[in-house]
Amino acid sequence: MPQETSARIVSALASRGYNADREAVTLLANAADPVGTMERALETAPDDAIKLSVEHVKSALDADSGRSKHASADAAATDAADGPTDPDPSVSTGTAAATSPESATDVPPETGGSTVAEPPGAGGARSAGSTGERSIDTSLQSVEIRGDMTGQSTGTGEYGDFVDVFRDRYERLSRQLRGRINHRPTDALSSMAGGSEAAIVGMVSDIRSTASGHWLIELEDTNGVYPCLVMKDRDIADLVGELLFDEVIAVEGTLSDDNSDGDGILFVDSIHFPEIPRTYKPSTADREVSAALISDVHVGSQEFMAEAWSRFTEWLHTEEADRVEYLLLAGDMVEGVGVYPDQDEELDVVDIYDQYREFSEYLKEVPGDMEVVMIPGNHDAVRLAEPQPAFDEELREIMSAHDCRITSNPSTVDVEGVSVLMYHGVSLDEVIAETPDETATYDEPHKAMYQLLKKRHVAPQYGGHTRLAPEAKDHLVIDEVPDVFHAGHVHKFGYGKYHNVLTINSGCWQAQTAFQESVNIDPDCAMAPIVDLDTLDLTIRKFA
Ligand code: D5M
Ligand code: FE
Ligand code: ZN
Repeated sequence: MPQETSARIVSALASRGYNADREAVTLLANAADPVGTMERALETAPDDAIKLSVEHVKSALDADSGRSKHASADAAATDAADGPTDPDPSVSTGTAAATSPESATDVPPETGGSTVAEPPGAGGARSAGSTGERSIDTSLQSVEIRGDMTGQSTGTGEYGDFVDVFRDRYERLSRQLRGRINHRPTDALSSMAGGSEAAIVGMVSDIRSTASGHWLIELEDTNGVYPCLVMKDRDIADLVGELLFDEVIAVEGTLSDDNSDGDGILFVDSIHFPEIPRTYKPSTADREVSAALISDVHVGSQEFMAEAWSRFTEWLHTEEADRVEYLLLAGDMVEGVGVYPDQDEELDVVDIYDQYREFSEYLKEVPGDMEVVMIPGNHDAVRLAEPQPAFDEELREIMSAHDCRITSNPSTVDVEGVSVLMYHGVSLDEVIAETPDETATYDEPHKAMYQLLKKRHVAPQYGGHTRLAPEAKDHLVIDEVPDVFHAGHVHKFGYGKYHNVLTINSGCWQAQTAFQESVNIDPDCAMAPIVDLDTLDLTIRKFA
């Protein structure tokens, strides 16, 4: 059996959330009908199995022995009734199959409402209904964009801009905390008696560990800075690992005995974040309608997965996809030029405008009756510093074939009453790098997004990896609780619910690049999370 068969089996298993013993893969590859046998082996595996063993494959082969020639007909049985079928659809063509990715087998407890639906005839990819054309009534569609900062950039890069943007951030985030905490301005604290209880709302300006391993956090408000000590043996010490510079938090505690001498310190008992209320009730659409949430298309890269993209857009044209009326694109439409060192060696299209022309061609494959919303990412031809204004006139003109809504990164998009916060996600690299693995990793990118929700800011830290442009207003504050939070950038798929907010990182359409290989980034490619806007249930469809 060609090695290719084994590779296809491994990827088909992975897309269903399974690993397999090498021996099991070899057995499957040598079977008369590898896919059919794999399907039956999966049926024999217990529900909680995450690995397909040789035993599972053997029992499927045993069962097969009486009907081996019928195996592929079985797999295609659901398709046969209504139209042409693909004899070996699930792995040979990789056409639209809704599958459970690995992370779905390990759904965090918060994920209550989301489900990963199996397609009709799971594994038999293109289903019976899909031969029909979609038909939708566009008059029912509604998209409203909030928080587009395009054209509102006030920054001049002067020092004063930084003062303004941090003042605005502090004002708006401290408002979220003030109602819950009875705080004092930092300059009023030093005159309070030692030993009294006090609270501060401030921006984290420094985090240091002391010689004895405790944490000294400096909190800054509009009046000054105050040192706060978190003892290492307290439960709250774990929260220190989650802190990023420049985020706004509140602390409550007790002032040191020598406080009134002017060099006091606050011993912290509790740490509070601006947070999403646990009782948050998301809004839903009034009719059965869905949105596909994707990002990181990277057209122009040699690794752009053109065939998978076409399978996706072909599927969108089918009757099966006729409730998918919205396509949200969270940045990195094209690969761009000069984004990373030596990137040009992996470019398929070297001119940035040509990349957008090509992207526009791919966009034309999307049904014209779908509403498309796009924000830029760090590979796109807009300024890198966040907030990123939307594509300029020249690029809009290039992409005008499909009448898209083009807005800034980040933006909030109200889709039939469901508010979707779209953010490309550059700060996620920072959250993942600077917080412990329990908080977030590349394998669970949605957890890094939870941190942004908790901090009510999409890119808290200034001066690190994420470039921020100072503006009179901090456009990166999450003022309003979104119903759905959609980001990309890390090229890893992950989802969950954080205090009822459906949080999705949408993976990418670019196969592993040489750089990613060198640093062991194993991207999640060609997956389209589909959100039912009436229920906020999620289906993940794979196109590769
Ligand atoms: O980034 C995709 C992911 O890969 C994101 O997590 C950053 C990371 N990445 C990719 N290339 C590099 C280089 N050269 N340096 C550091 N980090 C990198 P995207 O922006 O979509 O390419
Ligand atoms: Fe990307
Ligand atoms: Zn990116």
